[in-house]
Amino acid sequence: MSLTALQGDITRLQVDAIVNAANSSLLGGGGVDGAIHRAAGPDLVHECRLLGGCKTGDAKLTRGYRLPARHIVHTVGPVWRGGSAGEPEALASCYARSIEIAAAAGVRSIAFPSISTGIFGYPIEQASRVAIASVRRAIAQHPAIESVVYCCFSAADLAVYEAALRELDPA
Ligand code: AR6
Repeated sequence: MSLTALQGDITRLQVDAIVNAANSSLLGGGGVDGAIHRAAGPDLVHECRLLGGCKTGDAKLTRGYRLPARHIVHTVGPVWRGGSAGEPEALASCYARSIEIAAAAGVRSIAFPSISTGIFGYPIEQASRVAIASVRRAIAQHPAIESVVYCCFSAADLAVYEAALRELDPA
């Protein structure tokens, strides 16, 4: 199993599934959500309308439409409220549920954005640690997932993830 970080635009990645940092309506928004909807095309929102929204910490699957990725896992991260309102547990649940749903769809390679660390305000150092710990736990339960990539939008975000990977996943 490989667990790596790279800098890039998640909509361009050739993986089986990409994860979207959505909101509970699943009907699109700004940030990576807006980029994914633009790149996937208008059929995506039509499928999303049928899903009935998504709770914080949960995830739902759609097709990838015009993306190179065959599937999109839409998950809803927590809004940062200082860290003692269940944010770490909700964020961990986003990663775990996304892996679970992807594995059930036969996904072997998956890319995550840095969920909640943009508009939702989660401090990235803390979020990266939750992201790595939760994915490690989840893939132990789903060995068919061969590759997990953290797709960071900026060089600064990539540096944070690389440091956290060195610390938490030295293998
Ligand atoms: N590829 C990879 N990462 C990206 C891209 C991209 N194309 N674009 C942005 N990012 P955010 P959130 C990074 O704000 O904090 C939306 O309106 C970005 O730099 O997209 O979970 C939703 O509808 C940051 O590191 O998501 C929700 O309402 C990371 O993606 C709300 O924002 C996440 O930032 C969700 O907020």
